[in-house]
Formats: sequence, C-alpha cells, structure tokens
Amino acid sequence: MNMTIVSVGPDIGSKELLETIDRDGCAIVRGLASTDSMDAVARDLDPFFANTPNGEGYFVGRRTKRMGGLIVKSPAARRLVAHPLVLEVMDAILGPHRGAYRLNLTQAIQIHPGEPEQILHKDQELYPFEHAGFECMVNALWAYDDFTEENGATRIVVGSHKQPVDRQPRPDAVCQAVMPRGSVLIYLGSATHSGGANKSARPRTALTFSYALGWLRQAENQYLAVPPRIARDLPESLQRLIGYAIHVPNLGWYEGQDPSVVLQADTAPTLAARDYFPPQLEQELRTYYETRLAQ
Ligand SMILES: O=C(O)CCC(=O)C(=O)O
Ligand SMILES: [Fe+2]
Repeated sequence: MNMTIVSVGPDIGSKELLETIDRDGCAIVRGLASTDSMDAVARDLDPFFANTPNGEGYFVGRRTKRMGGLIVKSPAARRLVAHPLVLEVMDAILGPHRGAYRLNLTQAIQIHPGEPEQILHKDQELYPFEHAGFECMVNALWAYDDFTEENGATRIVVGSHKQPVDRQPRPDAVCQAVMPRGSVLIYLGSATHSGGANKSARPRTALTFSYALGWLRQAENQYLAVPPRIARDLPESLQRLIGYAIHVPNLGWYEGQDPSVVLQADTAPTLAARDYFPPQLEQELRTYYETRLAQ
C-alpha cells in the first residue's frame, strides 16, 4: 500500500487527481488558493473566531473552536467552496447516475495548542448504512495555516476507503497532511482520518467544505445557515449547491415547487404543485396515464 499522501501542484488536471483519489482515498493539491485569497478569508473569519468558544464534546474537541455558516461569514470563502478543480472532482465522483450533489457542511476548525489527536473516523459514519459500493461524500479541507506534523495536520490512513473503519491502525499506517497554507486535502467520506494533536504554540486552522449526494440529509442545515434573504444575492450555481434547487425525483420541494422560488418572491407562492421526475420516468408516467385515459 502507498503510505504517503500524494501531493500535487495546482496545475494538476482533474483526471490525474481523480486517479489518485480513487486509488488512495485522498490527495493534496498544494497552493491551490493564493496567499492573497487566504488572507481575504482570514480577514473575514478572524473576528468570528475571536468570539467562538471552544467545543464541548470529545469529538469536536475541547481545545478546538468550530464554526459553520462560512458562506455567510466569509464572502471570500465562497470562491473556495466553488473552486473549479474541486467541483470537477465532485462532478466526477458524486455526479454520475445519482443526481446532483449538494454542500453537506462548511466548517472552520481551529485546533488550539494542547488538543490531543481526534479519534480516527470516516465522515460518512453519520449515515446509518454500510458502504453502499459508491461514494456518497467527498470533502475539501483547506489549510488556512501551514499544516505541520507538530501543529496537528489532519491524519489520514491512505487506502482506508476500501477497508472497514479501524480506529487503532498500526501507527505507521497513519499519514499527516503536511501542506502549506492555501493547499487543499481532498478526501472521500469513506477515508479514515482525524484531526491531529496540536503540540505547537499556535492554533492550526482548517476550512472544510463537504459535498454529498443530494438525497442525503445535509449535516449543516444549509437553509438556517444561508437563509433565503442572503441566498437571494448569491450566484445561482452557489444557490444550487446550497440546496435551493429541486433534487429529481421529488426531493427538497417547497409548496410543490422547485425551492428556488423562495429566492424570487417574499411571499409564499400560490403555484400549482408539480412533478419532478427524470425524463425516463416522466415518459413512463405519460405512457401509463395516456393509455389509461384512452380506455
Ligand atoms: O481538523 C481536522 O484536521 C479534521 C477534523 C475532522 O476530521 C472532523 O472533525 O470530522
Ligand atoms: Fe472528519
């Protein structure tokens, strides 16, 4: 098994990146965001961090600050959420055959000095089904600071996406995502990983954006995080990613409509309910009803 995380430069094509992710369950793209764009995100988020308390659970960490709602808190982070290379990866892994995918969560994770390593886990463990034989979640974890072994760079077991979760693997099976600020670790929801221990004197911060199949419940409630009055002014592609779009067939509707109607009007629409089916099913229904009605 390959025991290091493959780390590639920002000019990598999505095809090569996908081959690595498919084989290893993860890959690092170094320097995908410029220092300037990370500075802009930091200007947006640092004031919020100052007011965010430490977590209060084993998993979230008691010396770790976490905050969501990054699309609202940081206009600069929107470019990372919708980075074209990241979305090409999502399109390829989550797109085919299973409909659109959506943003599962946005979270900034600031691990402070003295935090021990987090328990190894697979992010998809929140769904109560065994590995379905296809990927249902993919995450992009951006380094907001340089990630080092000492400051708690994310730990990951390369190749673990093809194995059941093992929380205590041989120590040499666990790699760390050492990467400079502005890099991104892309990993599958089926890959075993965790936050690292911060043995340095300064916090280590990650920005995580998780993407999941559109028929799964989003971990972060996107409609509370990005309510219609704010979503209204975002680009349509981001609105759709958040979930202001019907998921065919018939999931996520509002008053029988594609939920994007709430972005167009202040009042609840009084429109007729309708079907949202894929073309093949729509055709099957047409044939069924037209045949029956003709009898
Ligand atoms: O902070 C990190 O490096 C990863 C944290 C993580 O995996 C999680 O909270 O699910
Ligand atoms: Fe995780």
